[in-house]
Amino acid sequence: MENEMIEVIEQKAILVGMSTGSNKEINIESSMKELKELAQAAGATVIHEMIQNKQKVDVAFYIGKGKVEEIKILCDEMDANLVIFNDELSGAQIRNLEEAMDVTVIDRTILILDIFAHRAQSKEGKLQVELAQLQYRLPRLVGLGKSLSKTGAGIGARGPGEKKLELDRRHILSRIHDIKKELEEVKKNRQIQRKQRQKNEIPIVALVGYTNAGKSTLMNEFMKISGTIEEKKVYVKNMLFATLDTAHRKIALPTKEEFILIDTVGFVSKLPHALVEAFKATLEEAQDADLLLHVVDATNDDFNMQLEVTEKVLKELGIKEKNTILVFNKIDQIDDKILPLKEESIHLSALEGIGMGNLINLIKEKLFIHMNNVQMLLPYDQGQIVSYLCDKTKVQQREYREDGVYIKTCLGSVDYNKYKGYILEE
Ligand SMILES: Nc1nc2c(ncn2[C@@H]2O[C@H](COP(=O)(O)OP(=O)(O)OP(=O)(O)O)[C@@H](O)[C@H]2O)c(=O)[nH]1
Ligand SMILES: [Mg+2]
Repeated sequence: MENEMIEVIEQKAILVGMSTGSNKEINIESSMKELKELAQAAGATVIHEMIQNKQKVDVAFYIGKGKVEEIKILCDEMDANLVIFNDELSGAQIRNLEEAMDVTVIDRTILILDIFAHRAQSKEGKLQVELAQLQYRLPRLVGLGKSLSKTGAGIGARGPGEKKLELDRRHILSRIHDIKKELEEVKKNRQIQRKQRQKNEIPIVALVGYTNAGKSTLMNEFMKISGTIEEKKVYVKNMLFATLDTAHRKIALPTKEEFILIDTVGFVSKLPHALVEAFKATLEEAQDADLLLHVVDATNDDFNMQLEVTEKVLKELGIKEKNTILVFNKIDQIDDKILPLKEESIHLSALEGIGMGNLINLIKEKLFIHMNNVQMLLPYDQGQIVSYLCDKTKVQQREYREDGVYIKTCLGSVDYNKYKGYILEE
């Protein structure tokens, strides 16, 4: 009952952050600003924020006892019914805080998982989020109170008994097992589609980057250039995690070259580990990509941090050193002279369509321009590659030799990497 009630009544939230001085990587103020945006994306109204400076976190309450008292009074005064912590809490901390303050307590991870749970559209997306939620819940069963446990520990109520806990645990484990099996099936289907795309020999370009950077807007701009019908447009919103499911569209450039463009879910700092795991599958598609467009919101004061977070997550996902173009977006809002000048970077506005020509030229250079003069020897059982090369590249010489077909041609960088194994040393 309690859970249902919480959904209906307005969520007035107080945000709590902790600065331990040890985490220099992320500035606490910007991290709190982001937490506020996350809370809003989840539908809560933020009425107050506070930061505690403390050397060490408290094992029982995360923050100091005095702060707990302070927040309790604030909640009463301001009529707040939700307290959101900027870091992951243990099950015991959540229980202790809820008991002491008599409001629902959640952490950044629960908040992010909640947004994903509400927005996921595809069957796979939904399954992945549920899996991440269960994996988060399992080690915290003892502690979880109002926010997550099915029983909902009321004021003064004790936690669920041992037997109930064991039942919950078993239930969760068996659900995790079922979801993993279902995801395996989905994965098989996706692999068939991936193979199909690879067979098509159309290069794949994936949009990656921090949430709200403008990936989906850029996808739509490419479709506009490509003359794709309006209905194919993807969802764009000034909100964190607008895109949760990947989308594929075929793009044809004015000069006729074609590629598949993939829009992906955005990243955020302190992305819950369970979610990184869950989205490995979705982002597998980016692994196939011949080229990544890493989109950065150049108007954001923290774009350097966002850029680093994205690179770190890509690394965790096993998307290794890929051919990447760094796209500094939203330059209609800033003076782009302040941006770092990097070799493989483009400044543009996806919304206004400014700078698209430069991006297209760089994509063409990376994907289509034939740059490498090569001599190749293809075994006779690789006839399909021979026909591909004859069709799509400028073959200068072809000989049928004893040990295979000798071909002298020019290869673009994608083909060059793909067929490296058949290239003869000079
Ligand atoms: N001013 C300006 N706003 C832009 C530009 N590109 C995107 N936006 C805005 O930025 C917001 C986020 O855009 P999206 O395309 O949804 O961003 P995204 O990277 O797909 O975000 P997620 O799907 O949440 O990861 C929207 O309000 C866009 O209108 C741009 O070039 N200039
Ligand atoms: Mg998007």
